[in-house]
Amino acid sequence: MKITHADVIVSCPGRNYVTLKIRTDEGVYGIGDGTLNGRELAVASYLKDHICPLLIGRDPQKIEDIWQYLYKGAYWRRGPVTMAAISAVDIALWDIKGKIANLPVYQLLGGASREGVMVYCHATGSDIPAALESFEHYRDQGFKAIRMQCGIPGMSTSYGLAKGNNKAYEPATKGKPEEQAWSTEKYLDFVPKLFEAVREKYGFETHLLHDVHHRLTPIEAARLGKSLEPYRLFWLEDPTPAENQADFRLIRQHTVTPLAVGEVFNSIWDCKQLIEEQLIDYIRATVTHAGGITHMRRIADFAALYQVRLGSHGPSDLSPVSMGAALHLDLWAPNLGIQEYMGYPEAALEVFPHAWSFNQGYMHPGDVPGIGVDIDEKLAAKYPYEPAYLPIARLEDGTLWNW
Ligand code: EZ4
Ligand code: CO
Repeated sequence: MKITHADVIVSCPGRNYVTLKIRTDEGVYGIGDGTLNGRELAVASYLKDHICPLLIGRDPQKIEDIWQYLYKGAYWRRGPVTMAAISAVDIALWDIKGKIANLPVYQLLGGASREGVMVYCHATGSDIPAALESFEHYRDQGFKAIRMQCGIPGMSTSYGLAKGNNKAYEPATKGKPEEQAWSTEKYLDFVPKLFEAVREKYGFETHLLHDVHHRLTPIEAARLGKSLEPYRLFWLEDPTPAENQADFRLIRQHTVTPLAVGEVFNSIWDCKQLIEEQLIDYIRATVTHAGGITHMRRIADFAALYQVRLGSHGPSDLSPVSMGAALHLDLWAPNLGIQEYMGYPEAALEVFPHAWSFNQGYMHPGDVPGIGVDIDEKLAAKYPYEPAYLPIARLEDGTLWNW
């Protein structure tokens, strides 16, 4: 069997996605996701200009060898653009392997470890009453785990706020990045009040999560973790940037609030110290940014040695193909924690017909051979790429901060 075509499709059905379609001389094809929010065309070029020509003529069944060839063969290892491109290839090749074997990918990995994958959603409101309403909305849909984000008094916006009522949360803006002001002090004073309100009204039945989105220093994060302990969070996400992995020692020494990190990671090396020293509880790397199923499986097995569990990033800015691939991995992984599921714009669900499903707080990848997600190329062509960027944050004095 040989690869005959590898084509990149960049489309914007609600938001931008980079999709790779690999075709073979036997008619079987595979679909992969390489979306990197705000840098989509860099991945598209990496694929089109540097990877696709190298794939033609190769045996698509040699997933491991192709992975090593693209990783070691580039000489320049790691990095979000390179790894998103490798991920797209890897997911497409697992899709092909599943189709050849006539098995869903989770069966190729070793079979299901559970009935379904617990997912968490993103509840948000401009103030506490609105956030509570959003909590109820998702709880009534059956979610067992809900991430709470909320507007902060005295700040015009914060991470995780939807624009306008009932609108899905979508941070990217068309054209240039939006600038937002950030006050650590106001945030730290307010967040415990949000969780106090949720627990007081709804009790402890639903798992609660919160995303700090890299905005605190280690000592501030330690303080927040400590102040949230009475509300028993499932996790506190990205409390501080993780480039310096040793920073998490300080947070860990001060709080038993569980920590989740890694949505911007792109390889096992980004999380090695965090995992080995048991500085985190959940690793959030994804199949689309951290080298596909092949590399994520390696991360999962490594994490299991230290009782760190998977909690993959699953935002709307990764395509439904990524969600499918993640769910196969999650269903198999003995050390699954939870999977993020932010949902998708309606148009994206139409462009990517999918076998995965949601039921009462749990998801399943479906039992279609391969990954179980396709792309309707004709429909995708109706939604051309539109430049869009994530916001940036500045402190109140104008200093550029972590968004
Ligand atoms: O900001 O996916 O946990 N989810 C998040 C996301 C990220 C976006 C970046 O592209 O933090 O909302
Ligand atoms: Co996050």
